[in-house]
Order: sequence, then structure tokens, then C-alpha cells
Amino acid sequence: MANWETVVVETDLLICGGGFSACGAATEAAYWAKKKGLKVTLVDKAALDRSGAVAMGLSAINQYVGVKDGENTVEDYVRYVRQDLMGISREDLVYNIARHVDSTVHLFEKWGLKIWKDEQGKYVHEGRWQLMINGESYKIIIAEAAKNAIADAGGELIERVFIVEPLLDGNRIAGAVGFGTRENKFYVFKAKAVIAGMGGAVHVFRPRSVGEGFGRSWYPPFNSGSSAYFTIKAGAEMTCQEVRFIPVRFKDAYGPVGAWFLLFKSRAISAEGGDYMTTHKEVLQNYAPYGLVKPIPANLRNYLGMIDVDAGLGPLYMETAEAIQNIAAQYKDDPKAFKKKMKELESEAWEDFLDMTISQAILWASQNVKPEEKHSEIAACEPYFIGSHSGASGAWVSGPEDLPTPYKWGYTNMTTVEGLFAVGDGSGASSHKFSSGSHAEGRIAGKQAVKFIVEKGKAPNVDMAAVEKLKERILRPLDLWDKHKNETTDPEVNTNYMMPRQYLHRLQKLMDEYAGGVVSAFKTSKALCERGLELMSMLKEDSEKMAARNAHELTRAWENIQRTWQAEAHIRTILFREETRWPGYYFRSDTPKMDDKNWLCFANCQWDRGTGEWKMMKRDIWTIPGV
Ligand code: SFD
Ligand code: AMP
Repeated sequence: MANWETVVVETDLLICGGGFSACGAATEAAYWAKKKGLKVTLVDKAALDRSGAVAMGLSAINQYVGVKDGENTVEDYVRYVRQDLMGISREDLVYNIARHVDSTVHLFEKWGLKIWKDEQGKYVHEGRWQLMINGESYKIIIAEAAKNAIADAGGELIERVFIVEPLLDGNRIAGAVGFGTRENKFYVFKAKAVIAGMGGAVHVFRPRSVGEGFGRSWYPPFNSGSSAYFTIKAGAEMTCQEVRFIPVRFKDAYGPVGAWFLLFKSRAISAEGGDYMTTHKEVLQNYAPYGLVKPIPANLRNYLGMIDVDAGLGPLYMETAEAIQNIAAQYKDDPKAFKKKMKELESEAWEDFLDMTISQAILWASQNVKPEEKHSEIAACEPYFIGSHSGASGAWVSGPEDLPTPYKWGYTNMTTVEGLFAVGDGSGASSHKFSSGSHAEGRIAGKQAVKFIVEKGKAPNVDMAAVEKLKERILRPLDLWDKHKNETTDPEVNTNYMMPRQYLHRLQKLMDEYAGGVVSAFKTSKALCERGLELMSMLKEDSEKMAARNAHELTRAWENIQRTWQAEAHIRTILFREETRWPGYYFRSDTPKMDDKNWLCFANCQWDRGTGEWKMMKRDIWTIPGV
């Protein structure tokens, strides 16, 4: 076995991940842990300042309810999410996040985030729930607060360590194992409670950007399904594994569209078909009540555009020039004011991308795009797993203690595994939390995890012989490489192993062709899912044969294995749900209609740690009375 040092870290609370939800968890947990003399340890596979989805920054805070200004109520937000998720949402969790999110946003401002203000000193809204920010350094600001809180409480921050497997003591979490991505160290974390906040997953499906652009995506390449893998392998019940997210984005550099639709009030059209939201309006009748209330759910907005794309009427365009001209038109009688407004709009348009998706600004520049003069192509991306945005996949977690929710078996945000909590993209059916809501959810879970430790915590019982076996398995790709690398003239072609990139291509091809990726126009069926699962069982066998020449490739190998489990949970749940509830995200061609009678319910799954079998189950929807 590769000669890597084993480092054992003992802690009370282990926070896995360092993104928005994990930073929220750390900030809050450290506060309570300090009072109780407990240790908090946060482990991130990257560097906290620039890790996760917000690495590049963001240009808006997408969840702000605005209760103090009387703008909206928490109940309004619950209705909005119910509607956008086509009736499938955990209203107790959405409610809980919505009632805490404003205070989180106020903390962000206190920590130094610049939120746009108007002449009256009020926040500038992008849309009803979204606030405009100068967000290039958003992640650094939020990370700084988490770091300070951890340091103040005498906790530990460990960067560049990749968490692989959970450690269990029966149905109780006991810690995790991982490895250094820069140093040859194998880590064993022993903990009384664990929070999984390792984001969602990208590159499970073949991206549109292949060849020279391979790896480019809307979602950050560093998030590879670790939260899903960790909770599934711990034996936790999972929910909404079928609810992937397909964002429509500026084509090829994946620039977000929110500011264009909401702030600039732009239209999207198809080149030959016109305004698809109007021309295909009648299709929305099939998805009542969700299709008939504004805002039209994200998947249905996608769907109406896809109708034109499928008919060969593309490309789709964002009418940027028209939108900018429309706003500036109010100054048309004053040439000086008009010119000034045009400059301001132009800089806002560029800043939107420079704050959040720099590659889009570079693509615009390289293609001589002037948004005020010329429209830009948009397209539906490959599917991602991001339960915090407009997808919903994640673990099935316990609801808040003060609501009469039927989903309550312990501490808020605790999974069905004792002491294991899930947050952000890691917790399911509570979408539209975005950056701010994920942080708020992290705070909720951080406090609850400390409460769990105080009330029920016991010294973690870790079987070190089992850990030694895990170490052998986790480092095996290095051993395979060392043993066989000299057997062929090209070390990347070898009958004894395959390289992580080769494995990744195989996974992506499978998902693309059988599970409704870009190449199959997001369509799949029972037969395709079943064949996909058959091929996946062989892929999983071969996952044992991935080789890695260094720690960097070892990370790539384990990212792939984690993606594969996310992929399997996804196909199994699409297969289980015999209807098409989210056209525009995916289509079950053999059951093309929405079927509220049989499927207005959660589709949950659970992997059995003892037998290795998957169990699929329906769970009832609970709506908050009177909302
Ligand atoms: O415009 C391991 N999001 C937006 N949210 C907003 O509020 N406003 C926006 O403007 C947003 N836009 C946007 C967004 C996302 C992306 C990718 C783009 C644009 C380009 C959504 C939010 O970013 C998202 O909701 C939150 O970040 C979710 O938080 P969280 O904590 O669930 O995930 P994370 O922040 O990505 O952090 C994940 C962390 O886990 C680490 N990690 N650590 C250890 N071991 C492993 N094995 C690990 N695997 C991952 C990561 O390093 C990271 O620290 S817009 O498009 O809508
Ligand atoms: P996006 O840039 O697409 O991630 O969107 C940012 C925010 O705006 C999210 O809260 C979206 O749900 C919302 N949004 C984007 N486009 C629209 C639209 N056409 N109508 C309503 N809300 C939208």
C-alpha cells in the first residue's frame, strides 16, 4: 500500500465542506460550542476563501424575503417554492430557512458585503426575492467570518483534504475519512456529530463543452457529488434524486440569466419562432396549477424554449439590446442623460458577469459582443445536481421542532442517520435557498448539531481495523498505477487499469445517452433507464480499476466514484417516478404527462449498508395549513 501517513483528528463536531452552508454552520456552531467547551473542525477539499459554487463571486443574493420592510411574508416564499417545484417541496424546511434568511443577509452586510442601495437607502432588488450586490469577493467575506468564529472558539480549519467516506457506529455517525490533496496524508476524523455540506454535483452528465472547452460548466467543477455520496453511503434516506437542475445560460460560457430577465426585463426568443413564452403559452395548461401562476416554474420556462429548439427553430437569443434600449428610452428627450444611462447599463451588464462568471465576459469580448447593440445566444445546459438552487436533490432531513410537520424524528436538519446533518445542496426538497438560504440553513444545522452533542453526544466508537481497510481501498488507485505502469509503452493504455479521465468519459456517455442528457434532448424512458442501470453495474465493477499517479489524480478518481453514486440514485428515481412532472429538466417519453393522482408525492430512496440493495419509497406531501 502507498506509504501515506495516517493522521487522526478528534473533534466534537465535524463540518465537511467549506461553502456557503458549511460557513454558516461553522459561524453558528462555533458560537455555541465555545459556550459548551466543544471543538468544531471544518474540513474543505479546497481553500475556504475561494471554494465552492461562489468561488468566482456572485452578482446577486437570490433569497431575501424582506420581512422587516413588509415586502413579503415567509408564507409567500413557501408558496413560491411549492409552485416552482411543481408541488413537491418540504414546506417545513422552506419555511424554516425563509424565516431566518433575512438575518443572515443582514450579517453579510455587517461583515462588509456591498449590497446595492437606492437613493432612499433601500436595497436594490433584482427581482422580488433577489438583491443586487458587488459580489466579486462574496466568498472571501463569508469565509472570513467562519474562520474568525472557528479560531475564536479554539476550533480547527483543515483545508485541501478530500472527504471520502463516512464512519459509522451502527446507525450513528462516528466521523469520516479522507486524504490530503497536496500532502500524502490519510485523515481519520472521529466526531460526535457530522454536518455534510459538500455541495452538489457537476460532470455527472457529458457537458456541452467538450474537446478544447472540456470542464467548462455553469456549476463549479470542484463539486462532484460528495454530499450525496456521503449521506447515501451512511445509509441515509434521500429525496428528490430525480430533480436535477438544467439552467438556461448564455451559450458556451454559461453566464447566468437572472439579471437579464429580472433586472433588465429582457425577453428571450427563438430565431424563427419568436417569443416562446407567448407562442407556446397553451402548453402551460397541461401543468396546472403550477403552469398558470407567475413566475412560471423554471423547468416550464426551459420547456417552452426547448419546443422551438426541438423543432429546429433555434438558436435561442436573449434580447439584451432591446432590453437596454427599453430602459434607456425614458431618457430619450435628454441626450446627455440618455448617454449617461446607456453607459451605466452597459457597465452593469459587464459587471454582472465579471462578478460571477468571468469566462462569459471574456467570451463576449472575444466575439465582439456589445450587449447594448446585439443579442446573445442562450441555451439549456447539461444537467446538474444542486438542491439549493432550482433542483431539489439531497438528503431527507428532520423538520423544525416548533412546526406541526410530520417529518420530525430528531434534531432539525438531521438525516435519518443519528448525528449526521445535511445542509445546502446536501439537503433535499428545500430548493431556492441559494447562497443566503444555504448559509441560513447551515446556521440552523450548526446550532442543532451542537444541541445534539450536548444532549446525546458520546465518544465516537471507531473500528480502526475497518479504517485500515478503507485506507487500503482509498489509496488503491496509487498502488495500481505503481504496480502496472511500466507494462505498456503508453502508460495510459493498460489492461490492468484505466485513468480517471477515461472513466469519467464513460460515465458521462452513459448518463448522456440513457439518462436524458444533452445528446438525447433530455429524454429518457423505462427501457433506457433499465439499460443504463445495467451498464452502470459494469461501470461500478470497473471503478475498482481506476489508477492514479499522484494525489491530484487520486482526487479525480474519488470524485468519479462519488459522481457514480449520485448518477445511480438519479436513474433509479427517474425510473421509479412514472410520470413527467418537470418537463424542461427531463422527459420520461413513455409516461409523458404529469400525474398528480399517483405522483404528487416525494420519491425517496435509501441504500442499505448491510445488503447493498436500494429501496424506493413514496412519501406524502405536507402543506402548511392555510398557506
Ligand atoms: O445567478 C468538499 N448560486 C447563486 N446564489 C445566489 O444567491 N445568487 C446568485 O447569483 C447565484 N448564481 C450562481 C449560483 C451558483 C453558481 C455555480 C453560479 C451562479 C455560477 C447558488 C449558490 O452558489 C449555491 O446555492 C450555494 O453556494 C450552495 O451552498 P453549498 O454550501 O451547498 O455549496 P458550495 O457553496 O458550492 O460549497 C461546497 C463546498 O464543499 C467543498 N467540497 N470538501 C471536502 N471534501 C469533499 N469531498 C468535498 N467536495 C466538495 C467545496 O470545496 C466547497 O467548499 S445564479 O446563477 O443563480
Ligand atoms: P438565474 O440567473 O437563472 O440563476 O436566476 C437568478 C434568480 O432569478 C433565481 O432566483 C431564479 O429563480 C430567478 N429567475 C431567473 N429567470 C427568471 C424568470 N424568467 N422569471 C422569474 N424568475 C427568474
